Amino acid sequence: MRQRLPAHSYTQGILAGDRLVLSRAITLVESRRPDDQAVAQEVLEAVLPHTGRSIRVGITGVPGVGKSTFIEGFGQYLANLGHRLAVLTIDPTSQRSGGSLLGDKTRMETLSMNASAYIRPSPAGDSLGGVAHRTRETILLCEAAGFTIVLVETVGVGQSETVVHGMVDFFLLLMLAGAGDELQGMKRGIMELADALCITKADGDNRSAANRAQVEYRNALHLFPPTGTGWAPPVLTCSAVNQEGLTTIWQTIQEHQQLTTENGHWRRRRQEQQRTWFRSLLRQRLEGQFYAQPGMQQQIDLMEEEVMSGKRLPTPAVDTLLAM
Ligand SMILES: Nc1nc2c(ncn2[C@@H]2O[C@H](COP(=O)(O)OP(=O)(O)OP(=O)(O)O)[C@@H](O)[C@H]2O)c(=O)[nH]1
Ligand SMILES: [Mg+2]
Repeated sequence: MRQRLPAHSYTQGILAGDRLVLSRAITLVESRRPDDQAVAQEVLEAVLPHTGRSIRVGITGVPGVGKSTFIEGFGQYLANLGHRLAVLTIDPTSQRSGGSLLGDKTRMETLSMNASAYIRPSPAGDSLGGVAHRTRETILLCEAAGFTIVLVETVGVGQSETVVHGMVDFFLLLMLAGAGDELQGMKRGIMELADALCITKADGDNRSAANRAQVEYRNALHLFPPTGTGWAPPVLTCSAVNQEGLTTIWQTIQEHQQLTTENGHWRRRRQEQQRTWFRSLLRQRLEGQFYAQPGMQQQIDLMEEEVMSGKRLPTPAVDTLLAM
């Protein structure tokens, strides 16, 4: 996998829809080596005119809610409709094991064999909330390779929902029936980000519980402030195992896209996302440069000691460091 191609080979391969080249390009983009990054940027710039035309859907929910099973079912549903879709899963376990390329792929066996689907598990790495640090770029590469729907799966822990919300057009929150106190605390914040809620596993004995949860969440959403986009997030139910509710979810996503395209919010959301991406990169770079200055760490340690012992106030200590 260490073997690298010249930039134009990646570009041509991606634009021709070559999955092997796409995979290698994603690996390149994820690499932290400066020489890889230089080639990666060249490739990204070259494919940029061919990006942006997919529907980007984020899928989140607590561990075990059924994200992978849902994507397996929903992905096949979309493929059967004739769509080409890319699935980007962020594998939090690889944070510990240091990068597994199997990850969730093992749990999407049928979909991974579908010629219309491309599945890419990425290691969560050390970035905020465990979102792969190059997911945005990976979306662009998949779009350039001709995928018209991009599904991004993220585990509903920490900050990852917010980060993924910042890179998709539609944010789907999967929820379990009977997890009563989920309306409290942090979950409420995530619910406010969602463009739709879907109660999973609405089958067998769990069906009536799912219907009750649907009513409860509907009532709860009514108390939320309006989204300001003209869109009222619906609460749906589905069973990935029985392939039920998938049509409604796809219709919902399309209605949302139509409405927000017409009223301008779709474009505005993407523009805001571009700006957020730009600003966070700028901040990261500045921070990186600052800490990388020779002798900086010793100076910081010194200032910290002086601040802790009360010899110096934090403000002049910071001023001193910034003047270095
Ligand atoms: N009855 C039923 N079980 C389901 C359904 N979807 C998922 N499950 C089960 O729920 C469990 C968790 O499903 P996953 O798809 O692995 O859940 P996940 O959200 O991807 O989990 P993490 O990747 O660990 O965050 C598995 O045992 C599935 O078989 C469904 O529609 N109906
Ligand atoms: Mg999963």
